[in-house]
Amino acid sequence: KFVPNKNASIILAPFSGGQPKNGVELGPEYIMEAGFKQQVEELGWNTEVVEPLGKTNYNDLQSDIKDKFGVKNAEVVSSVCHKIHDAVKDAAQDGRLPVTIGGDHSIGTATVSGMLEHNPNTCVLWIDAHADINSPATTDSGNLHGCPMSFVMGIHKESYPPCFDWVPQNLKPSKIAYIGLRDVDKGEKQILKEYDIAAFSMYHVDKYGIGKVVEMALDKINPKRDCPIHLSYDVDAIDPSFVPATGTRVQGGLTLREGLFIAEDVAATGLLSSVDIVETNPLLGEHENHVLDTVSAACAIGRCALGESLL
Ligand code: 4U7
Ligand code: MN
Ligand code: MN
Ligand code: MN
Repeated sequence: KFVPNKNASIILAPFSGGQPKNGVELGPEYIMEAGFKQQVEELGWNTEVVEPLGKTNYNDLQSDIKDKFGVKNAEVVSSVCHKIHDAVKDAAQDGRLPVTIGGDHSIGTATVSGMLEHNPNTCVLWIDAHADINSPATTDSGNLHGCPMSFVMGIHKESYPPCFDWVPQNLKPSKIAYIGLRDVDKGEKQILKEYDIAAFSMYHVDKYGIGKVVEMALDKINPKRDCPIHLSYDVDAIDPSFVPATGTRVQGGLTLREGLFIAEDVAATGLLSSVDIVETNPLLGEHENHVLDTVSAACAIGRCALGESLL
């Protein structure tokens, strides 16, 4: 029942230009070094590794200066995203399940839009402490890892730098659910309300339990359980006591088990069509253990999404 065709493409996205902290571009290297490819193969998947950014370093060009649209590094984020978008779409068209390893979450612009071009029925489960739905018009930080959801929906499109014109803006609000939220900006809250987006915060996790929350989230975006699911997993959804090596830590997050359960339960639907694992920053651990914990949580998220716990 799980995935009829067990072929996966592990797409490496070593990119940090959507936010100001060095090191998140090293996420893919650490995760691969920890044996992620072999772990996935042991679950019965054929894997290929794709490096859409090649050997080019897109991470030196970073500036911390906002452009006239109020965002940083728009050109490089856009061109990196376009390459990743094409790689994700190509993998999916080829019958392979894209597993994109970041890198910062600005690449959500690429993965979501790529999967939506492949299958417009795709729904998005966004696991994160943050809603990542600022637009250039609402963002205070100007960091584009806080904006991917607005780009793929076309929210405040008149505020976008023209370099993002290639991004299809066809994700419908009824096709998005969040789990893990606990740090949402004012402007983002307005957007969530205005578009009536299913948003399950830590309050809901505590009130209903994670099992019920995943069920409620899928009932909203996939009521008949017949649409492919794109799982975009920001490791900062999990509490920093378990996942410390990430750029925007927020206390009061998911336990490691709750975090893995989400991936397991998505796997159990048999509808997973793609997954992102983003925001692992190996340079932000204060001890070696911080890095090990974070990298092994990232690997475990991927394995659970790919069926590890379905005995
Ligand atoms: B991440 C923030 F202001 N909302 O826009 C912003 F709080 O991909 C954070 O979820 C964005 O890690 C976090 O800069 C982006 C901030
Ligand atoms: Mn294209
Ligand atoms: Mn986040
Ligand atoms: Mn995020």
